[in-house]
Amino acid sequence: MATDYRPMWESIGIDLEAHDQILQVLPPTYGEVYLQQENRPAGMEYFDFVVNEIHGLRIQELQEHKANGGKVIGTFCVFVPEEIIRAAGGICIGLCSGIEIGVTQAETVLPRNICPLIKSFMGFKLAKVCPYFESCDMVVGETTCDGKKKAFEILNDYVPVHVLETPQMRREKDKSLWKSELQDFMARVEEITGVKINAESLSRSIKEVNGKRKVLLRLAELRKNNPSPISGKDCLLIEQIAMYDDVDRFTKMVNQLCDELETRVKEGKGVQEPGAPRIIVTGTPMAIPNWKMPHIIEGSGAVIVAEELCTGLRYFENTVMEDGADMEQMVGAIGERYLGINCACFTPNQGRMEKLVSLAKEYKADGIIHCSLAFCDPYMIEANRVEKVLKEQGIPLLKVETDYGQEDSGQLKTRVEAFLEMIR
Ligand code: BJ8
Repeated sequence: MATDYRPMWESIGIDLEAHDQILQVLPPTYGEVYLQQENRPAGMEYFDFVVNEIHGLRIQELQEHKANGGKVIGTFCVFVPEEIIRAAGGICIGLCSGIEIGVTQAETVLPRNICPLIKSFMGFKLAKVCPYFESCDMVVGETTCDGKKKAFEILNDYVPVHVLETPQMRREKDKSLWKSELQDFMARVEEITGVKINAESLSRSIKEVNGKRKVLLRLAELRKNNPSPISGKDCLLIEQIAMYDDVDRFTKMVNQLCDELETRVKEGKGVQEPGAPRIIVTGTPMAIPNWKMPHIIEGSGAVIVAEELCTGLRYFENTVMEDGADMEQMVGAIGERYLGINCACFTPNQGRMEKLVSLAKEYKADGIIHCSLAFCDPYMIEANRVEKVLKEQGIPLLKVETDYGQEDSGQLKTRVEAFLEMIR
């Protein structure tokens, strides 16, 4: 018999009626997008289970952690160092914001025309429908883009928010600022958790989070094979789950899946028809349950072989150097690793252009699809640079701007199909 989680949700302040509406939407959407895929690896069963229990088992684990004196810290950006949170015994949760929710409430404090990701996180909080949000003892914001920066001021009225000042350039003075921000963050995390971070706990935490990133890299490497042994939709799901699942369990389960995929590769088994166009997606993050563009792309006969996204390679392509001898060096190494993220909030952001060109070669991609969320200035403007560089390299590009609604799905499908036809 399925566990009744309603008493738990009620105890953490969830609006059960509004929450029921999400529960009605998610399973059919998941069934259509995920469970109807053919030729799925058996190892995806664990990730299906995680989604099935998305507001159940994992929330129960968080509540148990809290009951034992632990803290839960929520984040919205891959710039927030999970290593520091874990070193203080905290659990770091990437809060999702990938669905239109609580729009009416969000629009009481935000303008109508704002990035859907920002509107979504505000909506989740104001409508009290996210058990992860309601489990958080603190949320970490950042000064990456203007919309987020200003929205975190408002969010702080509802939950304690610590804002990290993230650099917009990578000069020496930006690096020093970033390092001092990390030191302040460490002090705030220690204050919230009541646990002092030391060289031993930080070193262990660096290794554990590196372990998670390395297994995601192993998965990414397997997709370089032609045919790819796994769909892009499944990989995106794994990358989304990486943000909130238990680190050790997740690492183990992805490793198991990779073992299975290695066998598939040896047998020459692919997930799509032979000759399916190989696509890289790039742009703004696709937070769970935003599977719209990958579903359209793969539903049109292509296979996505890499995500140059924060829910993708930007999250795991770099690891923290593990040779730091003391706290000072370890914080320095953490700072260094995070400054290597190619977010469009940096100016200039040449690294992202170079990365896209090299990814296209390494993953033998036939084309790149640039997906921006509506009203996201950094990515929509940077798409111009991306277009210029890819054109010079002869790499086909399709630029798409969309939101969390389904109204434009038909039109997007037509454009994607035309693009795939052109590159075939
Ligand atoms: S490191 S991409 S996760 S900031 S989509 S809210 S930029 S208006 S999410 Fe991001 Fe960190 Fe950068 Fe990655 Fe603003 Fe654009 Fe919205 Fe965005």
